[in-house]
Amino acid sequence: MFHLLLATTSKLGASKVAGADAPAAAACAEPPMPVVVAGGDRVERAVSETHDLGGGRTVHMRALHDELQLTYVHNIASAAEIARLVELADARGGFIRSPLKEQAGGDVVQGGTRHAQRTSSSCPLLWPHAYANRRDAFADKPELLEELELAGNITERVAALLTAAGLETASSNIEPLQLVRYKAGELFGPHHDYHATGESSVQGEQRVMTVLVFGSTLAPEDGGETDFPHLGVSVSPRAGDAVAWMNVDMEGEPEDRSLHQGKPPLRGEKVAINVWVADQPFDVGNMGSAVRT
Ligand SMILES: O=C(O)CCC(=O)C(=O)O
Repeated sequence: MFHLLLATTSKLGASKVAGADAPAAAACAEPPMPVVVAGGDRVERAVSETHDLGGGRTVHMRALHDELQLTYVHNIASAAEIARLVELADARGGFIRSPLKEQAGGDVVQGGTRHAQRTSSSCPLLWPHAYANRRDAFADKPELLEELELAGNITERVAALLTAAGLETASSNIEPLQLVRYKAGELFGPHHDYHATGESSVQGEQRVMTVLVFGSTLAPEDGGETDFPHLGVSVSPRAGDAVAWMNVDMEGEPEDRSLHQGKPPLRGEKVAINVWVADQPFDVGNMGSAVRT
């Protein structure tokens, strides 16, 4: 059943500032406009929503495009926590060649196969939802516990933000986070995140929303943009910020216009975390595997 968005009155990124009960958030200085290109030109978009997530974290959002509820999210994470996750993933040899799933009308590419469509590396992070009652499994593995804690913090924060923005969801709807790393020249060509076939979802869920959290900052001349070809919008990564969008339409059907791509960084490296949000909570008790592609 589709729980996200349809039951809500507030759109992600719609013009509103968290109410008078959140004066600290409202008073907080607005962060600078990120680099967003629309229709070939650099554009400015006003802050449309501000949320105080507690713990001193204020998150500003800018609606970038009406379609897909495409929204820029400031300050959802810190560069340091993502850099630490990369270190931990590297230390356990967690990065693999980024896998691909079946795309609508496209090729079926087996996980791990080298393919020009996706040349980056990925590491699925430990899934806080699956280990909620099993932390003791890592009692003698402090690095895994730390990974779990960092991944859990980001997962909970994204869920809190989406809830504050009026979406009906919870952290149990969020898949294991997927860390992605692009070296110079590596890319992820145009693709959709929704499940085009039932086979690519683990319990019949649909991946209704993506929140892509950037772990690197790249200047426009350094490439690495997240690009939406149908909308003519591209966003340069800024560490700690995110871009969020819907992968389905208001009926919950796959939305072709959510096509997007990770363009290659021309210099240096780009790191990001995929936070994929499903239309239903995951029932981990009944799940063999939840490694996502
Ligand atoms: O890196 C990007 O900008 C896009 C990443 C992406 O679309 C994905 O990993 O599914």
